[in-house]
Amino acid sequence: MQHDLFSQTVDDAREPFQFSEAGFHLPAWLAADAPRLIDSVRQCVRVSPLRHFTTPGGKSMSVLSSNCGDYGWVADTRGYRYAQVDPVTEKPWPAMPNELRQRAISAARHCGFTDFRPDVCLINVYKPGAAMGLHQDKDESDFGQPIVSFSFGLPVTFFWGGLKRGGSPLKIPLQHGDVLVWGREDRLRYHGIKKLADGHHPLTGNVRINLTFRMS
Ligand SMILES: O=C(O)CCC(=O)C(=O)O
Ligand SMILES: [Mn+2]
Repeated sequence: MQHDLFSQTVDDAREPFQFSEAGFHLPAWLAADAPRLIDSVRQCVRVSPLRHFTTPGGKSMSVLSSNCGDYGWVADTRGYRYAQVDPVTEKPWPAMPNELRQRAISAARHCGFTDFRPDVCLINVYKPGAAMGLHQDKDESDFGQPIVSFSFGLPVTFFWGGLKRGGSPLKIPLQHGDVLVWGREDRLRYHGIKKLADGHHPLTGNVRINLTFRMS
């Protein structure tokens, strides 16, 4: 019989760090594959370019965004929603690259979420000075599905708040190749991103790339 050691990968062997009841940090989980994964994101933003979404309040978001997958998360003065067609190109979003989808599913499984079926990958690119205020991910139809978030490039601080606004959030330092997974009782936690500091990363230059996988 084949010994378990031969079917276990380095990734499987690393225990997630549990920062909350159902919130997990997988430090550097993607670091080895990062160049290939980032290349697949580059292909996507060639088809559906990065843009600053406008919030319903009329403000331009500081982060640059796009999507890949069957749906994309969009924001405009009419609100936040998922759309099958990119409003910029008026065409479907590029397909979610299989290796990205598989890595998101296996990260979720590694944290105990065995039935993650992402149909959206929101691509966020932060330049120095860009940030994301505390918010909930609540435009999805099934809060039983977790959120899986990949970080590449420049480091940043992730804010992990409560289920209601207020209080002082936990600060989680995120590095290149890190993954966060949260769901269940933590699915609607407020979270956000501190303003990105200037810097240089050999794979991304002066930006941080975030991929947020969700089921719409
Ligand atoms: O950039 C991040 O790590 C978080 C992004 C986020 O929370 C979102 O797009 O909803
Ligand atoms: Mn979010």
